[in-house]
Amino acid sequence: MFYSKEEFKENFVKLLEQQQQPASSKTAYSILAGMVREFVQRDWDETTYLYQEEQRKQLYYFSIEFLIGRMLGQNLVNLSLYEMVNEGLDELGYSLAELEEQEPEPGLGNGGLGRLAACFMDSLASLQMPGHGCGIRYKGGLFSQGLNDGFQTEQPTDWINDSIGWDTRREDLALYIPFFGKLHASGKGPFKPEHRDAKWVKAVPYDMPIVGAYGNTVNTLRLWQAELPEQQLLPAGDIDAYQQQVETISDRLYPDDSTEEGKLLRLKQQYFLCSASLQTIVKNRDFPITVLPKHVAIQINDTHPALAIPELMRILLDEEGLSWEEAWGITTHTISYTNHTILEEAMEKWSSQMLEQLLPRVYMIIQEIDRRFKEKCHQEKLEPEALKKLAIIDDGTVKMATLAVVGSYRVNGVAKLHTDILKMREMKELNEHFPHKFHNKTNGITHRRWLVKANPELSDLISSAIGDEWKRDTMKLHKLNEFTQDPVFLGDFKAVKQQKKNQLADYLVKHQAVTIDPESIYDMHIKRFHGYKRQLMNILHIQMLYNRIKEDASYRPHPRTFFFAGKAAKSYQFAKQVIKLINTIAEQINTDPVARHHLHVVFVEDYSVSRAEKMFPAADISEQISTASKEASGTGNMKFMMNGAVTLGTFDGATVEIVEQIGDDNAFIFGLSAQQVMQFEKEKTYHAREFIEKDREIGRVVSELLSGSLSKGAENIDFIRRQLIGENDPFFVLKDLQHYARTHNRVLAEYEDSLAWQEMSVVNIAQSGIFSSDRTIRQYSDEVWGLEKVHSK
Ligand code: 8GP
Repeated sequence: MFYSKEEFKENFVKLLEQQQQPASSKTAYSILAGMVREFVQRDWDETTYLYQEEQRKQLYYFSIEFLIGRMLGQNLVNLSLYEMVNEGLDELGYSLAELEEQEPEPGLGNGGLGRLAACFMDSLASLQMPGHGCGIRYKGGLFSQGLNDGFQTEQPTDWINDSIGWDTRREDLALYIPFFGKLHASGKGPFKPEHRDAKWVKAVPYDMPIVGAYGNTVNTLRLWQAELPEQQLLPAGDIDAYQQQVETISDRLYPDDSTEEGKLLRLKQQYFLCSASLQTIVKNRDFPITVLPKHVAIQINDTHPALAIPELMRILLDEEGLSWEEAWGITTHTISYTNHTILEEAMEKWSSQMLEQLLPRVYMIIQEIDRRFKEKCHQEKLEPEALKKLAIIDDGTVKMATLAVVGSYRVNGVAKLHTDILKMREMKELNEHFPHKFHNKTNGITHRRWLVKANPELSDLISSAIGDEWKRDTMKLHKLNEFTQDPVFLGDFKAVKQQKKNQLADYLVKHQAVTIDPESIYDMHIKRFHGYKRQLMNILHIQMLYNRIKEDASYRPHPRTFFFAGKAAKSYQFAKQVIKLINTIAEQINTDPVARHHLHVVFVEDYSVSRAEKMFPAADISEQISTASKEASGTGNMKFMMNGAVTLGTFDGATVEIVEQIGDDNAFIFGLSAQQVMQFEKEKTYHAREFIEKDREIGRVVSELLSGSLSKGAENIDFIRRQLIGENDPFFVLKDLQHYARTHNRVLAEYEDSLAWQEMSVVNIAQSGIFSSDRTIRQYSDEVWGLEKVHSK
């Protein structure tokens, strides 16, 4: 442990000298991480002790994803050691930033949902609330992305073997999970059969410390690893093959579910997570099971952990011996559910047959939940159509979202618009049946990672103007409103933005051998690739700009760099073709002797939390252009806003609330509203073809696209063609394209007035406080979980 810079340096050097190998950055990183780990361990032990002592209610956040990002830097920030260590290392000739880069990044998530879980963990610990994560320790996280001739390539990652191990294996807490087997009547009543011939899997927890800021709270993120059980639980037959089967459960995130085998594996993962986490909670409690909801709240992050509902019922019925009514009362007062998407393809439905085969007892309980719920609905004399929608089991499938709503005490969407859509449309019947369950909790992001850590220059500037209370209470950022007309402050802001833009340019030279113009406008579209996120619209617009430059010698706009970053799911061909298209157009534009002085397209490879930390602070423009109604919330929009980028977007997700905060004058909004999109979808009155035929510019880019000149070979755009033409452009790309183009022109015009632009940026920052995940967590705690702050020093 060290308490001053000098002490730090002394300890660090001593440890370095003990090394056999020469002091590489990797070694230096390991030493530093080990030193930080000591602080963490002390606070972690103390927090664990306090939680036991005070017997306060605990929250468990069940999530199939936790996109936590690198830990060294964030832990240093939260422990208030960052500056001291940074200076100390600097004096010793090391760069902390470089050491941070040595840390392998656990990619235990895909995108928004997983990153949200990580922000929530940070806020819970920093607000000194007892809230823990329960997830899976995937051996390979999300693939690492490369580009080969403009195509996405996917390489497996190995974060575990390269890691110094922030997490601790807890063999003493290992548990066993049964799969398959048969039920036999045990004579103890219809709901308590015996489960025989199960195949057992051992679940070993690895505990990861979640270090809070401003205090000494360290919560736990418990990640389960699947292993071969001990001898007495092994099945007969080939042990090596069984071991392989078992280990695949925690092998990778979202196995491909296009095959039955892949689906079965996903289901195994979900049950593995739920059963292991619930068994530990119930086993290690020190209160009677009947008061579980008083001591424990469980939040299920989307439907992936929805099996927690029947699994908790199973434990209460079969292991704790409670009646159905008692068990149901406890379950439906303990579990609550967050929905993150209304996209049909993401609404999980499991085949009843598969569920019954893999989890016979759990399936039996789902059937009983469904039977009882149907009985209740029938008493209400609803229309057959409504009854069908309310069914949990329907047509041989189990609808997980319906199960999650029925078995939870509260259900929420993640932005106002999204929650309204859930209530009025997607889950209308359920909302009418349970009018008090539904509520909104607009997402948030931890400003400690996305502003304090990612943009220390801006943080310091803010603190120099308004003091640093905003770090504890982000609503204090409002005070910046007093500086929106202050030319000195605005000039300082501009300088910081430029510094961040330069840093990103340097980074790209070093890591991707790409040279960009730091004086250009940085326009960023960074998120997962998906049809509804409309990267296609962005790149088609860029092609329109290119055509204009080629056609019109007087059109020479302010230089702009268009950044794209994000991964496409391995089997999502449409999205992969969009990536290729972006890279093809990029090559054409970036090598054009005229156009390249005005437009530059950059695809930043292998988007990850740490790359994102470098990009958000450097952005001038935040592209939030999803088809209205499709983006549940978005959280990138908030990260941009907090770093002073101006939004160019549709009225979708939380962007609606961002504009509510800053006013129409400080964002650029365009396109169909959610209402209009839903109307078109219902009435089927949109015809993409008309836009291709009647709008000259659109006609031209589409024909370039279809003729193969943009894709260098028509075979590469089959899926794009099918979506735009065959499926009548379901995401309204062509419908919104011209409005998007006009809005870009407005953006450019406003950018020319530098002071006015900076004013907009600063208003964005000043009004961003409400989007801190601290606010979101306080709301969940007050209205759903009932947590109390535990201690502070
Ligand atoms: C995302 C939503 O798309 C995004 O709008 C929202 O901000 C974020 O969740 C956090 O609430 N949804 C997902 O990431 C998602 O549904 N992922 C599962 C399908 C894997």
